[in-house]
Amino acid sequence: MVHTLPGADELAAMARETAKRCGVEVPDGAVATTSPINGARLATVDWVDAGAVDDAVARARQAFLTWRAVPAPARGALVKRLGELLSEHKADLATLISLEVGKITSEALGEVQEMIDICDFAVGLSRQLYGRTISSERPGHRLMETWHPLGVVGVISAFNFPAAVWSWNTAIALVCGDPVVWKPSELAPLTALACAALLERAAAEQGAPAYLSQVLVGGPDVGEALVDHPGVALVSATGSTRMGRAVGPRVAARFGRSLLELGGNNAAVVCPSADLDLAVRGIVFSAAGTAGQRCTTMRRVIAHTDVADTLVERLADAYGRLPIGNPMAPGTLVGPLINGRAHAAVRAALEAAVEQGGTVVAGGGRRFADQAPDAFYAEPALVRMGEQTPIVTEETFGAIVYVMPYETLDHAIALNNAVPQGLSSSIFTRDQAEAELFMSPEGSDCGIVNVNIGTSGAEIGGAFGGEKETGGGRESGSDAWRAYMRRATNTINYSGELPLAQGVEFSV
Ligand code: UN1
Repeated sequence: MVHTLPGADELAAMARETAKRCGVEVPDGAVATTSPINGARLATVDWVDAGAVDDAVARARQAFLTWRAVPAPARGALVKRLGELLSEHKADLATLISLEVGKITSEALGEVQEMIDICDFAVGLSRQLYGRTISSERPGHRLMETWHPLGVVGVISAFNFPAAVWSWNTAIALVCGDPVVWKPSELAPLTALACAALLERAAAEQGAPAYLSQVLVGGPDVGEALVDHPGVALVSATGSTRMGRAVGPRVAARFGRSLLELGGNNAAVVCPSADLDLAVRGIVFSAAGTAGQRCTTMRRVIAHTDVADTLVERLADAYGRLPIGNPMAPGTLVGPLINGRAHAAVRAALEAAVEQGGTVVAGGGRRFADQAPDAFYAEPALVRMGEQTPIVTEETFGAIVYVMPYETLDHAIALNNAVPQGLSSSIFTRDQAEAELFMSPEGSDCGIVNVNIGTSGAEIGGAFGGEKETGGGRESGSDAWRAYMRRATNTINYSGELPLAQGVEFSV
């Protein structure tokens, strides 16, 4: 384990060179960004203000007029090229992700792989934007559904998946015929500029219209202007429940569409028959991976009283061995939190948990504070709780996992569902009936319900998202593409007569 964090100059130079390979000259801008790896300045960028949104949306609407008429499989060719460029620059993008948000290399590479995967998926989808044919009640008639491009898609993304969330939206939007205007996280502008540059290159090579994809690096005012702009047909926003609570009603007030991916408070139920080796591995990856900063991070373990003690012992042992440090050093599994605010939230949650009767069994300390006072490396914390107290029902965006006991599976399911969020859940069991019940209508109320794996690390092929305060949106695979298109119902009469539906008579 390397115990020396890299210096500011080293990381800044790496950021500059890597961005350049992706086609981005790091500007000498007015706004400084910081790397969570050492807490030091990484680069400077320029921000646009809310005024830029109007122009960007106008240009996107212009691009839409051309793009919507391009056949979907031809639109797929652009996404295919984007996927190739992402593969070519996989390591570069992963480096920028690690530098800007502190992800360990393997997870940063995984994030870029998700982008490549969604491009593959979208290319196939470009030949499968199916509508249904429906029997008409009238003779000589046919009903048909046609899916058309929707319009400009506004994407607002968070720091923790600074590139993949853009790609899930953009790859699908582009094959669906929609241009994208992207407001990335303020904390990861270089990653965003690199993604945008690669797409621009693909678009130029493919002869696609200009302004199909624009990135607006700026502050919250830019996001708000996108939310309120009547020219943005769909706002796809990923972030906190607080953010979604503001976005949803504002988009609805102008009859726009929104797709919300908000907080999670994801639990695993560990049953008496569970394979504990598997459960420990699944829990540690989901709870401590990405330093607990995924929306799918496991935040609760609901363990049967027969296995709770053994499970906690084994988890504590694994937590004690977690390599914490420079996320770009080989072997590290836990990198830094994004910033001091995140660390303060973790500290406050741990204090509240103890006040509410919890015991911190492992972790909870801070590392590297002497060396880098502005970098926040937190030991993933394992906390035993007697019951599901108020702090456990909150999403704290860091690696804290609360372990609670249960006696009956009904009680475990009730605990799983007794939080405001509804993103991901899992059950570890060898008992098929228990697994089926957990997946049934009387089981988990989440959008993602897993068996014998953790709560995080979903593949792109399924629809991704959740219920309740998670916002209800679905992104990525399956039929999530429908949110990016509008449906027309066509009734075609080839009978030469004009029979009316519902038997209505109306002839003069
Ligand atoms: C997020 O944390 O915002 O399922 C997305 C996962 C990843 C996506 C997480 N595929 O953990």
